[in-house]
Amino acid sequence: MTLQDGLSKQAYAKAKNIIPGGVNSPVRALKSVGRDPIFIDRGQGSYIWDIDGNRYLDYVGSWGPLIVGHAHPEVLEAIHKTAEKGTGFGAPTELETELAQEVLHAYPGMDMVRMVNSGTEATMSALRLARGVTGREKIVKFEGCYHGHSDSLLIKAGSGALTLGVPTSPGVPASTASATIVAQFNDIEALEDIFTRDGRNIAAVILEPVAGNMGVVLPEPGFLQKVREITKHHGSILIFDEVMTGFRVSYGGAQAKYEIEPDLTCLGKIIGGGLPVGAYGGKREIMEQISPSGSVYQAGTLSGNPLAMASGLATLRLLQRPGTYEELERKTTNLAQGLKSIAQELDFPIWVNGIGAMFSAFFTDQKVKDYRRACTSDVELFAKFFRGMLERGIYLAPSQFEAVFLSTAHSNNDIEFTLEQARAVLKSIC
Ligand code: KE4
Repeated sequence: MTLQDGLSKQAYAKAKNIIPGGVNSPVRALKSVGRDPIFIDRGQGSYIWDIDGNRYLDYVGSWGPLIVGHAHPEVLEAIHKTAEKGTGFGAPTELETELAQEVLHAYPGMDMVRMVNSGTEATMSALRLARGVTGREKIVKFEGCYHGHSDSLLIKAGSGALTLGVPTSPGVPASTASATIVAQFNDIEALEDIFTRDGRNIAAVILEPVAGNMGVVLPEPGFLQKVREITKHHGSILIFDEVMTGFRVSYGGAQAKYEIEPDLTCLGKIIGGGLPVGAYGGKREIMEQISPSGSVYQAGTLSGNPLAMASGLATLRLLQRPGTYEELERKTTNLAQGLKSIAQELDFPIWVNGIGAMFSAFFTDQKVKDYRRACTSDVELFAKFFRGMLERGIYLAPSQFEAVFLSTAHSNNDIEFTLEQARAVLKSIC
């Protein structure tokens, strides 16, 4: 079964001439799954159509924001009504206060929140704030966690156990990298050692409380609690990057699920309902240090853009409907466990991690509880699985190390159809 993708191929050839790699974000090039990208024409509910007219069940959802499905009428109406009054003013609007109120209501650990335009901006700003209020320079991140592309966070673990950060990209100064310490997710002893050695110099620890960028990896029991205790003991700021998990693992994010209160929280994706938004927030005494109330500078031309605020507000209001998350969890579990059963029945090694409305299926026989175990996955097998599913009308995240995202638009029939195609694809591979 080969995909008719002639128009996508033409579009890709044209784009590659004038856009680096033909895409505006690298993962969209589908390099890790060994095929050219398809160009999308439109989306509706749980479906997207490419420019050749092929329809796909979409489990990417613009990488998480579209948790109520594509082109939801109430979201579109909110955007249209707002746009008729203009698209932005570079001056405060009440929509920004309204969305801030909704966010603070959902995240009681926050007293204040600042809107920005991406998850990268949110985490970059939160780090600058943490460094500004503590007067310290070092930060700790965890291997496999992704927090956007600011220099301090494009850092991986160096060789050996030294945990000294090394850049993951050319252009990141070694001096910047040297201020980032890389720990292992779920390894609390290693974090304790880092703080014993360097605690007084560490401004912040930043982590995805549920990792989604090494595939979905859950915190082991007690891990987040211990991270909270260690950072409090050493006067370091604990930053939860909930850009992906916020409003996805539950309405109150992972911090509600695990009942841990960070000092700062970063959000994005869902709070923009598909339009560009990021946010960071926390305790008043910290957030008031941000300009213009404080001296830590951060700014943005389109921060709090009315269209994005309206789109986010409409999305959050839809998510507040009773039973929404129970339904999302049920469908996510059905799909995740269904995939696991089929793979086991067909003798494929598989490990599934899931929570709320997101999960990952790793083609490995290891229990995936950190980045190094995630890396034991058979990425070639995943690439074959991705291509087979695409040809059968299922659009998965194009990487073993991403998550499957469910939306309220995905029906039970969609889940059944997906499992039928997964069985056929795995049978064709084995
Ligand atoms: P953006 O700057 O891409 O809006 O957000 C960066 C970011 C920060 N924190 C977390 C936990 C994130 O997952 C992200 C971005 N997520 C990826 C998908 N895993 C975005 C997809 C892409 O890079 O195109």
